[in-house]
Amino acid sequence: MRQRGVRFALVGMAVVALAACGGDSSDAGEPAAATEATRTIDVTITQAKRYEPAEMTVAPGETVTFRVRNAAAELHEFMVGDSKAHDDHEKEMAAMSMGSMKMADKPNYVDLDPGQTKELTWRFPDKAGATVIYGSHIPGDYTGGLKGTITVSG
Ligand SMILES: [Cu+2]
Repeated sequence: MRQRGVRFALVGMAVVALAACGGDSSDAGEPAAATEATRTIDVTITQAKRYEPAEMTVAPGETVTFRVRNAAAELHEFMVGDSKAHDDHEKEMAAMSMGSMKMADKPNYVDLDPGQTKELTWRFPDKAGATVIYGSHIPGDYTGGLKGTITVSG
């Protein structure tokens, strides 16, 4: 099952790469295999609906595994992307009315039950100056401040 998941992830990345050729590329970077990570950053979601840390710096082209722990008592998300990806997902989640807010994990997105820890690996753009955002889009989270910024700095 794990192998199959990796294969789907690779197909997804190929689609992203093709889309990027259309000129509408994201400056946020792309998902990567966990084995490519050269650093692990621990992130905690607190009961006050904040990420700790809420700011971080990575090197251009660096591949990082985020190990995210939800220390809050409710479901929260950890999604990595540019501001447009976050705006889009915020709308998507707002449109999910009653019922479960849980979605299938994706290469750029996980959701975490209370007490749960998940990992997500991301390769940052090989360009200093980019700003990448992480956030949660359970209604009220993102607007309430459950977001953080990653600065790509050489
Ligand atoms: Cu969501």
